[in-house]
Amino acid sequence: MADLSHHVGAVAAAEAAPRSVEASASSTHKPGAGYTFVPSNLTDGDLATSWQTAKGAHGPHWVRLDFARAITITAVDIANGFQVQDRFGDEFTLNSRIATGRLRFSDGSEQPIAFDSDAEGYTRFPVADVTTNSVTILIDSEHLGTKWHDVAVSEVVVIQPGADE
Ligand SMILES: [Ca+2]
Repeated sequence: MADLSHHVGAVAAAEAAPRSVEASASSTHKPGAGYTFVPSNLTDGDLATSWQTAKGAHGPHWVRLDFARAITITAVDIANGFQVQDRFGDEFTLNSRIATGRLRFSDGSEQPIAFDSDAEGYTRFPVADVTTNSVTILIDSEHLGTKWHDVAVSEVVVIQPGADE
């Protein structure tokens, strides 16, 4: 289970619309500058919210989505980095983001992933109709941020069969 202490502000919304996805991570950055960096920011549909690693946290870094039941997926869409412009500048380049990693499924199978340093928006990683209870993103290397070295990911979306491509 995720550390529920990070979810205090989201309790009302979560009760109103129970989520079928529980997000967790190897570490979580403290709130700051008006932002939170909790794992649930990975699945809120908002590119302007991100999960980030705790300051000074050593790898390996990872995030995981646990589903309420096994689902079949055909692709994973990942919005890498912190995709927002604010008073500090372009947070995408200021923060670190994934360079290479792996998708791991609940059967233990893995698939490599890689991002160009300037890959904003969503990057789609097709998978071969995997049925799984979870998707873990294992982060193996990073594009270093120009200001901060916290690794950021804005959004993760699993694509199921029949979804519009
Ligand atoms: Ca988000």
